[in-house]
Amino acid sequence: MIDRGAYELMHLMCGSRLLDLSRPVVMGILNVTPDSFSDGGRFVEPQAALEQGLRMAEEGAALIDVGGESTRPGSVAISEAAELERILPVIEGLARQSTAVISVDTSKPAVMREALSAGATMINDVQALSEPGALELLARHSQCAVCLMHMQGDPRTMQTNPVYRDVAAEVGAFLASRVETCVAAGIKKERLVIDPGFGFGKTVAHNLELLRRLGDFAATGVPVLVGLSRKSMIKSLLGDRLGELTSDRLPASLALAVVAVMSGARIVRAHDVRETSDAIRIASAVSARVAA
Ligand code: 7PJ
Repeated sequence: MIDRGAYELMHLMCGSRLLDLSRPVVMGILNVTPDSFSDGGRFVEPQAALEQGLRMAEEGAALIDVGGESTRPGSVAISEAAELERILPVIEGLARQSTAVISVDTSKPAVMREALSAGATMINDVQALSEPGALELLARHSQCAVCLMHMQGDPRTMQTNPVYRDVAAEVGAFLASRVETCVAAGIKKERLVIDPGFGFGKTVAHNLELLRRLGDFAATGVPVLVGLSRKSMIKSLLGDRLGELTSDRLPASLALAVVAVMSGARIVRAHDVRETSDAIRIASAVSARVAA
């Protein structure tokens, strides 16, 4: 008999598909924005964004996270119409040409609704469905997956002076309460993913503490998603070693992905799909004690 070790069977309902999370998978980041901190401006043309998404799917991304509005610290909000104009052609193209789960990084219910009609089967909300109407909309939409992320404050001000008494306990309590609220509203637990929200109203020390305690989140039985790829904590930790190019942060991003997976993360949100996929396959082979 195969000893599956630390890895239990786990699935996520994404539309008519059940995504297998018994091994960790990569969610490729596709920013269709002029101002994202890492790749802003590179994929603002829908055709270029679509090609990048298809490339990520080919490189092994089980999910593609399409974002039309930057949530980086200090970013400003944009209109629904502008967000939809950026993302809809990309979602439609990906739905036609790939089998990856299409996720949409948005907090706006109107954008969620249009994205789901265009073929997305997951909503990634950094505000954990706190916008009025979001919870009800997704309860009515009976099958798509939902990622609930923790954030302290809002993107404009969140990095000013984040304060916690016990960051892991507080983030954990928030996510548990959002899961409960979703289930009470009619969103089944099989559709939910939780994310501590690295860098969203957190200092480097908070991020490191959350990573150290990630196993506590994984123990809830709801799959854990992490977004650590190329984030500024890497710059803070490595300082002068790095230049201004965020692509220089790849080795450190892989180290963080491996630590997260060894602590039970099931979905790793990343810019560099092929490299992240290789790194987490190795980590999961060690954890699961079976061949990758
Ligand atoms: C995250 C995200 C994250 C989830 C961004 C970036 C900044 N969604 N959207 N988790 N980060 N669920 O791409 O680094 O950490 S935007």
